[in-house]
Amino acid sequence: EAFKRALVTGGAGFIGSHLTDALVENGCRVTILDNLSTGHRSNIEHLGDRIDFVHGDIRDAELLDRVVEGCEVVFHQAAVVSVTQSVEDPPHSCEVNDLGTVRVLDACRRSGVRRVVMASSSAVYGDDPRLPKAEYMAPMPLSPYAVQKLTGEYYASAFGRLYGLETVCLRYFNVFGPRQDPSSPYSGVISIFMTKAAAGQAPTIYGDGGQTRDFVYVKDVVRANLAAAGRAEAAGRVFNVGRGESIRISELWDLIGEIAGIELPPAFGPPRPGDIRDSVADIGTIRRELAFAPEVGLRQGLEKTLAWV
Ligand code: UD2
Repeated sequence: EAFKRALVTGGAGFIGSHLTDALVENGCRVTILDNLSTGHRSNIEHLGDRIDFVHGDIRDAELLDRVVEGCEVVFHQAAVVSVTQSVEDPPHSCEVNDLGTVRVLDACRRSGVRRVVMASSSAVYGDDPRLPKAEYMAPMPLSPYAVQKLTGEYYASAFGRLYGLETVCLRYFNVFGPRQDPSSPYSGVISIFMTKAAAGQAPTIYGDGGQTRDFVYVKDVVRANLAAAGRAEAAGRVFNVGRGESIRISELWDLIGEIAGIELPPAFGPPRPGDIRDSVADIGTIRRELAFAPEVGLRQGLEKTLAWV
């Protein structure tokens, strides 16, 4: 089921740009709205004039009215994505992640967009020790970022009931792949470890390295978005998007070293404040309801990512 026209907020970012690639490939005309706060033009340069790029902000209501016009579906990926940044400046992340999301939803319901697919996060589960994390578990948001993502889910649900706008929220676990920016200290651990490995340098592991994460390859996350947009059963629902398997951070470095052909012991530093210990997704719901299963294994995804670095 190809869409004719879609809006991708945050489309110049890591996940948004891969999603845009897939939509364009399927013959969809895509408008990207991105303020380039963490996105990069280089992520979408290859698409040339096959997309409409609008440099702007999701807090700009008038601009939103313009870019949602004629769209059947909106993929809302724009956000302040750093948990740490949300801890350092809660009001700013609140404006972007909450007010921005409400403005996106509001523009959609007024213009008659059929469906909005929203990026949520495994952060909503907090440090609940029960594993794997399943959608029925009570959320336990521990950071402003997590509160904002959960609030976004509640707004999505309310807009569905109040205005009949179809919404789907996807709780991303640890997404990795090409175009993930390694340059900030809060970048995804795989992008940091890859860059280190490529430079023949040792990374720093925060804590004892025994913490675990569920890493899912970006192309699988794109496929989850397309299923969420296309399948009738998805409307009004929340789904985990992960691989359903986890790895310890210390083992992750060993695996990256093996793939990169280097053997370097990592440095260890103090644990990162607020870090959760273990995270792994129960992907039974998305498997059953949307017939979605991840296709890219961790090693395979790491190889593809290393080729890009
Ligand atoms: C992820 C998401 C975040 C939020 C959160 C919810 C990413 C990039 N971030 O944060 O947006 O959804 O999940 O819980 O996906 N580490 C090191 N050395 C480094 C960098 C990281 O040891 O140089 C460790 C870090 O302490 C953590 C693990 O690696 O234990 C993963 O860190 P991360 O920043 O990639 O992702 P996470 O799970 O904190």
